[in-house]
Amino acid sequence: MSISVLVGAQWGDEGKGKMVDYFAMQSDLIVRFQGGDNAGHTVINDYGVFKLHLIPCGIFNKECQCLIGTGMVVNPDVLIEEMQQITDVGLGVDRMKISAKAHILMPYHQKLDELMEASGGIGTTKRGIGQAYAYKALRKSLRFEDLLKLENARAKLETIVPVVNDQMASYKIEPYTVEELYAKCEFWAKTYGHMIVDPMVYLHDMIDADKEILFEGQLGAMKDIDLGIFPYVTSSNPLAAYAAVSGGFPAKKINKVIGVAKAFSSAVGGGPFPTEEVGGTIDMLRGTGEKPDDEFGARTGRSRRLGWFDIPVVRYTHSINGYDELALCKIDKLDNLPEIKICVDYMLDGELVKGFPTTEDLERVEPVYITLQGWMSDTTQIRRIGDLPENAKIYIKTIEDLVGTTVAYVGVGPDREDLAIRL
Ligand code: 2SA
Ligand code: GDP
Ligand code: MG
Repeated sequence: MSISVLVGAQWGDEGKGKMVDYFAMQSDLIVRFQGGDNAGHTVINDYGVFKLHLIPCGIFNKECQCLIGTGMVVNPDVLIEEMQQITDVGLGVDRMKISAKAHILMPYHQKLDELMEASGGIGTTKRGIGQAYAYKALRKSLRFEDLLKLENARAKLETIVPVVNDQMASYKIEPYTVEELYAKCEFWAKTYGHMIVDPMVYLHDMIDADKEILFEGQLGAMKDIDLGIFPYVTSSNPLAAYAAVSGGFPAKKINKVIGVAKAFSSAVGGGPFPTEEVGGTIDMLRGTGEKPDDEFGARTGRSRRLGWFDIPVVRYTHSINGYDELALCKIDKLDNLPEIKICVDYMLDGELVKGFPTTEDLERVEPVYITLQGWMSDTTQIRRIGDLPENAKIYIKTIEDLVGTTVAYVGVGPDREDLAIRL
């Protein structure tokens, strides 16, 4: 039996979807354990190109079970659309279950996120994520278990809707009625009733049966609500340790933590991003948005901010997550660069920064770069790390040495099989 957790090692969009799709081939169960449909996890395999928001990326392995886990906030209407995409390619979704303790992201959460962003936000995806977690923290939220006892759903709505409408009034928005929201619950109960499971029984049965379980993180540690660049963060914990909280099992049972990093840096939304370059060489990596691996948001379509690989960031997130191994995606995107920069440290007010800076200081740091020679050759057909060009190996070794962990997988293209492995 093994429990692995795969998490983003930077700012999100590192290539987690592709890696989970790959690891699903050796897994019995994939669990999404936080976040909601702010996620855009791109998977490209024989079934096509998918940008999954809620469904775990293990869904493409017919032998693999999938769980929408407890720590998530789930918009049931979005999930219906996504299940349709999967059934459209001839795959069943009967292998997918939903934790009874997962929270339901309601229409008013999304509306409030949109309204708050419109009056000066932090660049959220406007999917209602922060609001859904805020109402969860306020203990004014519905969980999937409430769809199994609709009288509970109605009773909760009766206490929640007045609170929501107070907020709506300040934006001069029409009030919601309990009836319209209850009608939605009735519909969702019919759609999802048979998929809702007690997560403790479901997961502990899997653990006791020695199954291979992979927890699929969403976003990256720099956007963690506690340890990320607060307040420019998401509202959940995209950290390895949170898999145990969400999964309801002892943290010491986690056998392996896989960090996914991009061979350069990208971020969406506001906040500090020390290695960002605007209009320089690195801007060429963005593409036009026509190719599925171009640097545009997989949820919102917005253009991603780009920068060089940032060692202090990945070293910091390694200190939080403890990567047993790293998957370094998108190295192929660097194939045509004659020189590649890596940020190895930060300077602040003329001094080398020790530890990881506060959000405010991160806005002011000056990155210290080293410049490595590029490899100027095509890596896309390479399947072993040992066969990569010498300069690519030096680039990877530099990252390994400075972060302090092993790169076990290198992404050389967007498809499932575009992976060089350390043998
Ligand atoms: P939210 O919507 O409340 O979670 O936004 C809060 C911050 O978290 C960032 N965020 C993301 N960053 C990277 N990728 C995300 N998913 C999409 C993708 C993004 C997209 O895969 O490309 O399509 O734009 C994601 N989701 C949230 C967000 O930018 C805020 O900084
Ligand atoms: P996630 O949120 O971490 O799953 O990442 P996204 O799907 O939002 O963004 C990663 C992008 O990089 C997607 O367009 C992937 O198809 C693409 N991708 C992942 N790994 C590789 C790789 O090794 N090479 C290339 N060229 N593209 C990759
Ligand atoms: Mg993404």
